Amino acid sequence: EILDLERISVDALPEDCRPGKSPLVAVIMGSQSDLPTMQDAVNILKEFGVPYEVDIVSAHRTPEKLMQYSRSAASRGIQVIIAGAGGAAHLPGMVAAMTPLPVVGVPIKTSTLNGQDSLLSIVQMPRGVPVATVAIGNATNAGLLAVRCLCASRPDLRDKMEEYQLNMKEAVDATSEKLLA
Ligand code: RP5
Repeated sequence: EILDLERISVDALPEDCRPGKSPLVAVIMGSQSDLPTMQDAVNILKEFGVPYEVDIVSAHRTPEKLMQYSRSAASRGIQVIIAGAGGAAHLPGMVAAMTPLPVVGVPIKTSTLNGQDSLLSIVQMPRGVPVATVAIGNATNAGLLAVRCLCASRPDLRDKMEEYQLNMKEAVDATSEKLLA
């Protein structure tokens, strides 16, 4: 059976992942099976109040959609693209080849090779076509990196990022204090 991912993609997503209004960040992934990992990026964007859209775009199963999506993203107002894929993870690199926008790649952990296949597929880009690759499965950092890209022109987000960092520090301090008590 041939999967019609273009048709099912948006309907298949949880309600809070449906495309929003005037999204600034696109979170895309090769398969719906990547969503549990990519949800962490969505959660960060929600936390920072950054409008986002989520979609399934597969380099191999929906190549025409990949081309159309990548080529139109900048003109639709998207500023950063987060792309997650597993195995022969060609999505982030192919997107980067067809957009001037920054692309953050998330290597999805696989059952056969623990995501090392995804990592190497995404990180080893040729000179001239960058993908900012995060650690295997670390979609949280992809979300944070996207917010940091936006920080360059958004002082409000920069303030929130500093608050986020301070909160992390305080959480670590509190844990140390408990250990030492
Ligand atoms: C990749 O193949 C996807 O990004 C996913 O990580 C992997 C497996 O996809 P499914 O077979 O679960 O749809 O394209």
